[in-house]
Amino acid sequence: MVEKNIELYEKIFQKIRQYKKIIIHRHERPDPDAYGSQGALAEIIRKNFEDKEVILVGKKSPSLSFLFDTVEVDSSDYKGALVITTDTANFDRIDGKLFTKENYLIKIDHHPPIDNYANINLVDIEVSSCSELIYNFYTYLKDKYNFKLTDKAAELIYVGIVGDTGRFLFPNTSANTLKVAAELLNYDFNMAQLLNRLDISSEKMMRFRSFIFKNYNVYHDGVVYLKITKADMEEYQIEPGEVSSEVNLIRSLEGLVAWCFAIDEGNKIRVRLRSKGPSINQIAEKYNGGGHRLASGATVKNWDELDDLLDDLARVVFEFNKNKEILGTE
Ligand SMILES: [Mn+2]
Repeated sequence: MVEKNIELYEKIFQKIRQYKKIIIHRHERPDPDAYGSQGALAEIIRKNFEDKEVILVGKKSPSLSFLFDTVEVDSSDYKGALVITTDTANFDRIDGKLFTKENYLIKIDHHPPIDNYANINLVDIEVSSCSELIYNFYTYLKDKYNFKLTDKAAELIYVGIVGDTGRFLFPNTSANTLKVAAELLNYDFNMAQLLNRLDISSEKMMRFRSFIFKNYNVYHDGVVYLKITKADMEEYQIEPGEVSSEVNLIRSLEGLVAWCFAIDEGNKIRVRLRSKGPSINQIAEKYNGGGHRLASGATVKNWDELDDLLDDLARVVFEFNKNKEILGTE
């Protein structure tokens, strides 16, 4: 039994029990954890309550829509519905905001809680992924209410965990993460096939990877950045969202501590920040963003402001490297 979050688990259970119609949202430009947490929660509700209408909404991602389909809704569908968001830290990032203040809103997430926009905010930043949190919630429901998990739910939770941990590579992988993953493998889904499927890249993306390797810049010891202009994306026929998903491609570079991809979206430049040690979410917050300690997103107005952000990043990395020498780690 997971002791944490118990009161919130119970409150959320009661709300789900109370409503006949439940609409589940995820964040824009969904990643495997957005899909996984949203879909698994729906599976759990459908399996364990007989008469609920559970609706999944959100724009389809070409690479992930093989997992399940969402449906088109309009504002009338929200009448009397309970609305749940998964994996979505701030209100603006919710994909499809057709609900109103009349709707009771529940947020289930694992990002640092800057924007607690819901009536119930279940936010746990110690889990690897929102999908892991959904599993923890499920274990509470299993122990108290004898809930069951479907094979599909297990597969979706596994997808989310694999996505957010970079296949158990990133330091957000905890003992609980591995325990959950081990328990999930007792269910009937084809893990090898699933991982292969997630690993498939289009040929244009393969070509674009050569652009990334050729064009990243070393800004300062341990800090690397890549600028991607609209012309670059046109040349390779790819979308900003696809560029973002490649940000971990250079993480194995020797000496790298923190890095970012700066993607020109026309009216703004979206910055994907990553770190292997020092916290970078405060920098992201300074530049209109936020996120996790080691994985954040920001927005800058122009390339000059990107230089300011890189200066801040370089300072944080410099301090980190200095302290590491003092501590004698590594
Ligand atoms: Mn996530």
